[in-house]
Amino acid sequence: MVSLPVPIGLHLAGPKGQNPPLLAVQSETNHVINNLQVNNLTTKSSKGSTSTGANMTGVKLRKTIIEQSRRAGVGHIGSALSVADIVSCLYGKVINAKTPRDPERDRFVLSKGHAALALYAAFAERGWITEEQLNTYCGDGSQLGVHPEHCLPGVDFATGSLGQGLSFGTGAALAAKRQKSDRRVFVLLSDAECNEGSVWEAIMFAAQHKLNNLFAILDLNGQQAFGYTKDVLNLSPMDERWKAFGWDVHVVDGHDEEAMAAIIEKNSNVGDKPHVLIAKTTFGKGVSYMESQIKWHYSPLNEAEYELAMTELERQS
Ligand SMILES: Cc1ncc(C[n+]2csc(CCOP(=O)(O)OP(=O)(O)O)c2C)c(N)n1
Ligand SMILES: [Mg+2]
Repeated sequence: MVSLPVPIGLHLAGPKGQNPPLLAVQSETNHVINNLQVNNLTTKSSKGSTSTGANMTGVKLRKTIIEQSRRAGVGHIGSALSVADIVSCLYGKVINAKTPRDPERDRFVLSKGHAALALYAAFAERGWITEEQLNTYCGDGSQLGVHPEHCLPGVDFATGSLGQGLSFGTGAALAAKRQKSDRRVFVLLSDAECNEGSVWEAIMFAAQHKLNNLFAILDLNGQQAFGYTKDVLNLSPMDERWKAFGWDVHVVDGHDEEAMAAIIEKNSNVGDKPHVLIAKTTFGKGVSYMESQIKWHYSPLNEAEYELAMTELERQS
């Protein structure tokens, strides 16, 4: 099953006259109230325990991405490999969350929802989903779709229609402020999403509200489905653009987990601006024949490609 491209510009519209970040505030507030009324879900990993994720690595996530995309016969592999170190950094080192339904946990929005496998791989490492659940990926009735859906505990917002995640995250960050909570909100978005005006609306809204509990992490891999961003819509210099819109900007190697974690810890709830990590990444990172190759946006793996990818990743373990 391969997801078909949705035409650029297709957005889920909120009720007329309502602003997406404010809709997210409303949803987050209800979410917290609802979750205060139910018992926290305790999930068990295949090893029978939950985990802090301290042993998580990008390479471990990459192996799961390759295994599951081969098993399910789906694409978006290069996109997930691109963000494996970012997701591993967040779920292994940064995100405070006792359980996936802990109402006070830090929030994470995978705005580039087509990289869902990286998220599911991290959930599996944390013990938030079992090996058995992981093996339902893209199957009928599974909670693990090709894009994340909020039926899965730990996922607050369904994503995949690009350009919306920063609005969701901005609303969630404003909700945390209004509730006098120190919880933080992380939004992982792609460079192609920055082609969309809705992203820049959320950028302005977050700066206006001085949301210093909000971190955008921008996966600057220079690719977008069938093209390179410099040819489709060149947004360079990206850091200067975010700065001009009032954000605290950090340019970082998106494969250096320690560096990213250090920036986040130092800047959480600090200053009077939202923060962005412009994370320079390589599309398809870790599998030599996929790196920076357009083909690996949509293409699934054949058996020989799968074997070669796993051999390379074993060597990096
Ligand atoms: C609103 C919207 N338009 C189009 C698509 C189809 N689509 C899926 S991924 C993608 C672009 C991928 O580039 P990028 O977002 O930079 O992610 P990367 O491939 O680098 O991970 C597009 C256009 C979509 N999911 N949502
Ligand atoms: Mg990209």
